[in-house]
Amino acid sequence: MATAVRELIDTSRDALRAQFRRDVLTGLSQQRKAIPARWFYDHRGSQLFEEITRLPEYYPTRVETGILMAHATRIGRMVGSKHHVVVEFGAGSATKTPLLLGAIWPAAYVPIDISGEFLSESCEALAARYPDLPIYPVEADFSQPATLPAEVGQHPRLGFFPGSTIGNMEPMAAADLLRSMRRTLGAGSLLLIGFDRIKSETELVCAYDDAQGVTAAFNLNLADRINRELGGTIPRDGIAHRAVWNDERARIEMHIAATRDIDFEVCGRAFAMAAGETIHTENSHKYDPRSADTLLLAGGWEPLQGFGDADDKFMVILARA
Ligand code: AVJ
Repeated sequence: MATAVRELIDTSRDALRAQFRRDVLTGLSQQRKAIPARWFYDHRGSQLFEEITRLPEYYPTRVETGILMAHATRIGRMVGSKHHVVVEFGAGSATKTPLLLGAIWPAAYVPIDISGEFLSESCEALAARYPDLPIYPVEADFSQPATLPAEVGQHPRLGFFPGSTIGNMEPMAAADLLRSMRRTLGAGSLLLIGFDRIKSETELVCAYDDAQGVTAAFNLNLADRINRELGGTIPRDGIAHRAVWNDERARIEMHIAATRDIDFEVCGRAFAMAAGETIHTENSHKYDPRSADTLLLAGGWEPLQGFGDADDKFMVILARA
């Protein structure tokens, strides 16, 4: 990897650690304890998430992959023959990326992810598959506007935000994020974005509380991470995974619940949870075509075309800034 890119990664790492500490201490001091979902994704968390995507109960990855395969040609035609720089937000293992790269003629690929280590692994796999494609990985929190590496030049930009990651944000924050992406990519850019759809409560809850307990391990890894990185003493035998459907807000919520009264420390500060009290760790908002279009418009993106599956489980929307 180029030296400039390496340095960028190293400086942002300290900033990320400080931000993690701040978010955890603030989140645990609130009346209703809550920690932002982006802190799930250390190396272990990213691995566990990859395992989730292969679970029988977790349909979004499979269904979205099917949609991208089924509509690749149409997506390619709508993007057109100009060489775009593909900017992927929260790239993770970038398993869906080849489906998009194969459908268009990319000029370069810029994956942005919070886990630099994981990013390097997935970039190596992509580089082996596309030896001629320039790849410029950026380790950053994609919720902040980013400066694209100078090397990408003036090619038109195509943002790629699959997986329904937008669902992690509350509507107002989601609109802010879309506006920030518009700023990063520029007016006239395209965005291909995935939304998970509202469906039966049983199916939704099962997708976030699987029989093998992988989602539980993913959620509870956040407590392990706090214990590991922030000198925490959260007792592993006093907490449990919870997934609940909040119908009013059309979202799945994940919580870490205290199964008994517990006391613990983080960074030398004392915290207590009563039995049944929870730390809210994630929201996963679900949409229908109208609410997804409305959100995109609020974020400065004009929906051009939606792509779906036969069972209305998931949708991918192409929009223009
Ligand atoms: C990566 C945010 C889309 O909300 O479905 C999976 C994360 N959490 N299982 C989702 C997740 C629990 C996932 N996103």
